[in-house]
Amino acid sequence: MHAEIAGAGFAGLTAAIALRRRGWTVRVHEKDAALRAFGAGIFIWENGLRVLQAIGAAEDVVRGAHQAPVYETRRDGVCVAFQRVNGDNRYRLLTMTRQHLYAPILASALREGVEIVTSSEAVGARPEGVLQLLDGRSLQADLVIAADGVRSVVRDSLGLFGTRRKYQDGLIRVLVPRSGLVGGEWDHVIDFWAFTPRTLRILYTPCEDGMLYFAMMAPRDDATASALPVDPAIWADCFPALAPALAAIGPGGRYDVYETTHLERWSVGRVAIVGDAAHAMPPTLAQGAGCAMMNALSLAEAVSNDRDVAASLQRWEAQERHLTDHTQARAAELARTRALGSGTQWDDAGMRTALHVPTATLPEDYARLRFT
Ligand code: FAD
Ligand code: 3HM
Repeated sequence: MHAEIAGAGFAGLTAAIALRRRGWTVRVHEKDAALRAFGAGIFIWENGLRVLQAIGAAEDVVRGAHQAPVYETRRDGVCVAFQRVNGDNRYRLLTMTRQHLYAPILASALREGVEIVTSSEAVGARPEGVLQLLDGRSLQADLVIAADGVRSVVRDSLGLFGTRRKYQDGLIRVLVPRSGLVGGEWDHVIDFWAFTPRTLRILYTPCEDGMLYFAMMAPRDDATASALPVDPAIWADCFPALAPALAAIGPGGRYDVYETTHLERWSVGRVAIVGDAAHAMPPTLAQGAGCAMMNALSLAEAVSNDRDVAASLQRWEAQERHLTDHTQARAAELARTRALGSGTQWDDAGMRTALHVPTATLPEDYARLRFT
């Protein structure tokens, strides 16, 4: 059995590794010339770690990633939530640069013999199992996977537009050196919110190797705070404690508005849509990549247990979709209401995904993963 995959992001590579491990030949097409991750930092909860363990990438991800002892929320300088994570707590949460997550997944894909073609842009697919490339070629496969991200052209070529929603806020994401913010509270994840004199937020996140990830939220209609390059003065005014790191932000970064993609169905014939192409969500629960990787792994498992690819894709969706729909809806609700700014406690509705044991992961394998 052979699969052609569009997109070498977290979803595409996870599916590729899982298929190879189940005996498939796999070719991944990445439109960019280089294989790397964009978007500064990332949070990986336990569900994501379980998937990483199942694709042979967890140990390298855990090594060096930051394990914050506490996730706190401060609103206009006042602590409104203080939640323990990691250690003996039931919530395990690793924070890291995106490259730190991507490199071990890529290394595992190459070890497993996944063929990855860079500068290879997909433009469409056909339900009978054809991936069409910009260079004019049509590649036949038993399974085609559209893992080409939120603006998926492969999905759109199949007429699966679904609904897309944008929200009132967006984020500038940057990596900055620690700038003296080290030890004690500075090892926590700190969600700084300001509602006066204007609504701004910095999700302060330690990563590996002395780097910080700042997710800097500004409303779309705040023209100066959402503009690049970042004006440190605007942000230091609201968050004076972060002034040294804000001053170190360079000219890079980008501003992305929160958005949701919701499809009526995740497959047509032999073509599956997975990851942000199928179910992009606001980052408020930090589960977009978690869901992308869970669904990519369960997709590989589903098609490997049944030679009727189209039928197995429908069963895959029926089995997995409710959790993703729930996560998306909860993430959207948090984005719409800005409830995180009130220090919303993690409850079972919000954390259901983090505590979920994904399909095709083995608790006994995960139990072997060492965090120290
Ligand atoms: P992508 O990562 O977008 O990968 C798609 C790949 O396909 C890319 O390599 C792209 O170059 C390639 N491609 C695109 N078009 C084509 C084409 N036509 N042909 C071939 N290749 C193509 N998730 C978390 O789990 N934790 C977090 O902390 C978190 N924080 C986030 C913060 C923000 C601000 C945002 C916006 C998202 C966040 N997410 C987070 C979500 C996460 O980034 C995404 O869910 C995840 O990257 C989706 O992976 P993917 O592989 O589906 O798509
Ligand atoms: C990791 C993460 N978590 C939450 C948000 C958010 O609420 O905007 C952004 C993030 O990068």
